[in-house]
Amino acid sequence: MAGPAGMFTGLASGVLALIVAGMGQPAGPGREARKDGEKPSEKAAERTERHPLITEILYAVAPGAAGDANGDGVRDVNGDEFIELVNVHDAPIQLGGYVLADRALEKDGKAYTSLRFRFPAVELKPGQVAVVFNGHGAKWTGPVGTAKAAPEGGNGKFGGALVFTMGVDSSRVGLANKGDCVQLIAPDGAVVHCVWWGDAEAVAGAKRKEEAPLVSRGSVERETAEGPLLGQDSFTPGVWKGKAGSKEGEEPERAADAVKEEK
Ligand SMILES: [Ca+2]
Ligand SMILES: [Ca+2]
Repeated sequence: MAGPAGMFTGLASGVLALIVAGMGQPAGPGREARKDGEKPSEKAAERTERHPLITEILYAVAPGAAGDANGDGVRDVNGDEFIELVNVHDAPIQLGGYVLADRALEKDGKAYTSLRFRFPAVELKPGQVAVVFNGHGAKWTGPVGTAKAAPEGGNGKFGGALVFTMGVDSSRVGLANKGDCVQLIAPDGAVVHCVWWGDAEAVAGAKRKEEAPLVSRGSVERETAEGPLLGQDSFTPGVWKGKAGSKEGEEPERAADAVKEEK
């Protein structure tokens, strides 16, 4: 069905990831190298819980100055859109290779996404926030990363978060207000989280599917790691006041272990 793996390069590799995810065959624990005494399934379960969490999405940029989410003085209907991620876990996450994409579309029998951002190598520390702007037409203050290079540090204008721009160069490319989705795809190609709204659908095979409310002039944001995404008339790129808490499926004793001081 998929043909030679060599055919899939560039954008198409993401398509392959979608196809694989859609088949319900994400990379499994069976391929992990294991040592005597280790419990592969347990380790795999732990690892799958340690993804960054989508905490806020701005897909409906408000008219006028109220829509200037990146604060550069210009409201851009797509450029000011952003997706915020937080490491709610107790160990660092290597963001490199994670992909943010919008919904999968099809043209001439081929799947594609109009938005697609692949993180460069960078570590997201426990509690740290990353925010990825569409970036069309945007001007920046402070450190801002791209798909090719991590920011040199946190950006004080955005709560000290790691700020990235997708650098979208078309004014027409962005999240659709009427219905779309945001996919978080792990470096192994598995769709670990799919947030959708409106007339879109969740990506088949996504490990976590979550519906966000329809809003028209603000973001959707969660207040806790487990809590629902709530609509609002504002936005807080780079700032998340939520509490990490324990994630579904996390073992309590493991969480307790992590509280031990490292220094
Ligand atoms: Ca702006
Ligand atoms: Ca926020």
